[in-house]
Amino acid sequence: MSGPYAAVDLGASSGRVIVGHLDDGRLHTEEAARFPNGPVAVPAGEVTTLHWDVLRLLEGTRSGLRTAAREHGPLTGVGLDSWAVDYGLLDDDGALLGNPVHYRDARTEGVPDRVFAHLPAADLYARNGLQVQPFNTVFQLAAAAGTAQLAAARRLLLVPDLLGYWLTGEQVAEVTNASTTGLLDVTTRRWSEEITGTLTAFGVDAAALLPPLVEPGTVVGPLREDLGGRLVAVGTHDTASAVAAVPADQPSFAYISSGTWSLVGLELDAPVLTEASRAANFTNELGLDGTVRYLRNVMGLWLLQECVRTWEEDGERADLPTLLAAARQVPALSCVIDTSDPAFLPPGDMPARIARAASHAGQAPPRNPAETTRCILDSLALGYRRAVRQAAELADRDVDVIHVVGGGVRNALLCQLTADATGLPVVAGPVEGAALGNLLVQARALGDLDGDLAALRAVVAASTETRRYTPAGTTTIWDDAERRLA
Ligand code: ADP
Ligand code: LRH
Repeated sequence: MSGPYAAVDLGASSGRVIVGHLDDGRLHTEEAARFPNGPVAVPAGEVTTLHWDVLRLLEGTRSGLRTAAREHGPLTGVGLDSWAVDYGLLDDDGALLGNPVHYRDARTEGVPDRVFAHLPAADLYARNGLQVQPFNTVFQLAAAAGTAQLAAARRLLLVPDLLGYWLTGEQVAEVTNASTTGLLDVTTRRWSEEITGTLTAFGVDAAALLPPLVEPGTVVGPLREDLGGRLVAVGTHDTASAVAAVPADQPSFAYISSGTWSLVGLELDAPVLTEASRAANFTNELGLDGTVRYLRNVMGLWLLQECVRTWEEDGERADLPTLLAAARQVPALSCVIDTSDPAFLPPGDMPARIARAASHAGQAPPRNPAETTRCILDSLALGYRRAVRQAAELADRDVDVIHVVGGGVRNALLCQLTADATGLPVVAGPVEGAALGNLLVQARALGDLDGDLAALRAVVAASTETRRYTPAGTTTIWDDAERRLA
């Protein structure tokens, strides 16, 4: 038996520390800690900015690692992964300059077009292969141009790398997460001088801020605190770790990493950088072992999380099992919305925004939480169907099964609707996909596991229960619903 390894997986809705041991080709896991996460709105002068409470996340991480070491003995390895794009800035002394800004903050509104005035969107895509999301780090840096904080900054560390720096003293940029910044050349897997050069037009010297890149599987160094292990740069982008843990046994699979976001796409050997791919806003993020994660961001269970938050604030009962049971009773596809509408991105009154979008699309808006929940799930399934079909077409690949990993695995209704909408079987599990990918990459980096991605996936398959959903009925009603949004 080898381990214990500890995976710290920071999601937009919660952080967790999961401990794993490898035994005879199986990974045994146990949750050591879980702590909440979410945006914090902070006023400064006239402007209110959404931040992450990164010090609280550091404390949750450290105390979770201590619990792990206390309960399982000295740690063999530690790996950190989190959501993408966001960063902390350090000053000359290595001190943090303010709390990282949350990617849902409004500061990047209209900024992509300002960057495209210096480097046209097509040229940017040819280099970084990234979908345009206003929150890509390249746009965040352009938005931060001229601030006192950026002027004082000497180093930029993405969130997992920032926590890694606090745990070890080492400053690196792990490449899977770096690929979400928009500053990386997707073909060379190096920082792009042309893109960082573009930011100098905004007065931002990004090249000077960026740390050296490392590939996933690099041993970063021992922990400052005596907990036993060494920090391994795993796939520090949570989606990269989650995709590594998809228990597929053959290559023609699509995946949905289903949490706050739904990341829907394919694993490829090389990026797709065609004009059609750019127009469809598909992203080429980097994965484990030289792979490319060719995917689209679908708005995800954020839509439901924000509705639940609003209903609870209004004093309504809104626990998920009750809502999902009620949503099952609502007739299918009564109302659908285009989940890619950027109006859904910021926090706020989500049920009202959904009702407005339904009315704009000429449909009767949902009238209560059950109908709103059903509308969200039907609409997500429709978004998944579109993304899987387009990805397969643009990458010229066959897809015959969809794997779902992440918290959304717990949503049986959504999994069934995904099968129904796509006409493809859906295999759901594991729930803690990112943590499993994180643990297996540590084990391999530390010499306790051999093999390629297929071998890691075989360990996941041998270690977790999955549930298979078979498509029911025809996809005709979904074709009709799609036309309603066209
Ligand atoms: P993240 O990593 O982005 O924080 P997770 O992978 O933890 O997200 O998934 C969170 C989502 O999982 C929640 O938004 C919720 O919709 C879903 N979820 C969690 N528990 C349940 C449950 N018991 N039933 C249905 N869905 C659930
Ligand atoms: C999911 C995720 C996703 C990014 C988003 C910002 O947690 O990492 O892959 O696009 O957060």
